[in-house]
Amino acid sequence: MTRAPASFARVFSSPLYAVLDIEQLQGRSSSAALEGLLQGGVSVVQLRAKTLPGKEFLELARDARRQTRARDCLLIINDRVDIALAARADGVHLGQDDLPLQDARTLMRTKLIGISTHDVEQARAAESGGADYIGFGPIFGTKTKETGYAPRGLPLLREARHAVKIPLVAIGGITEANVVQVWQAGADAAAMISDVLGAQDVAGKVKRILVLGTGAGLR
Ligand code: 3NM
Repeated sequence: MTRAPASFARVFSSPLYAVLDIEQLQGRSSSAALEGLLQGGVSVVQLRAKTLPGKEFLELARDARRQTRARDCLLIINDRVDIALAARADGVHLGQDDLPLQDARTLMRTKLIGISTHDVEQARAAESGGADYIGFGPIFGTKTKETGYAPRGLPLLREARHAVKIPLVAIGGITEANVVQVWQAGADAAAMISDVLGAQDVAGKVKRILVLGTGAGLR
């Protein structure tokens, strides 16, 4: 199975996996929100645009590609392999009902593929299928997405951590106030949407989270 070791290492050199969800921009433009994330120091951003038609999603992805490339930040596209490829993103993030991993791998070749997982079985299947990393959640309650799963909690996060070797990005209800517990439970990175994009000062918020993430012995 081909992987992309260079980018792969870079994604998880950061304890924060920022998700730019265009439905949570709080009146900002997506480029202004992305600028805040970049100024704060993120090194990986996932672009999430559930409701946009493909053409608009691609335009947004191309803009995000320009901004992220200028700051040496990885760009991952949520759900859409076609848009990830057309925008020359670094990878794609897929849910359980999106394009199957094997088909995505054929198209993405050595680019990154992350798979959303919600239990240990899905986590193992993503790993054995050749995913570069998994998302695992929802860890806590979240209003951002109706996942269909009760909060997994930290014990199940620990179980998933032990079940797979590939990087694990925890997601769902993670905030500045509880992120340290998530890293302590073994997550390589924490994905956050509402806590980060809901902040008045996005860059300041990111900086505080990254400072927490460099705390000794957390990960
Ligand atoms: N996926 P917030 S939970 C996009 O469990 C997403 O797979 C989840 O948003 C999963 O940080 C989630 O605002 C929403 O809780 C995360």
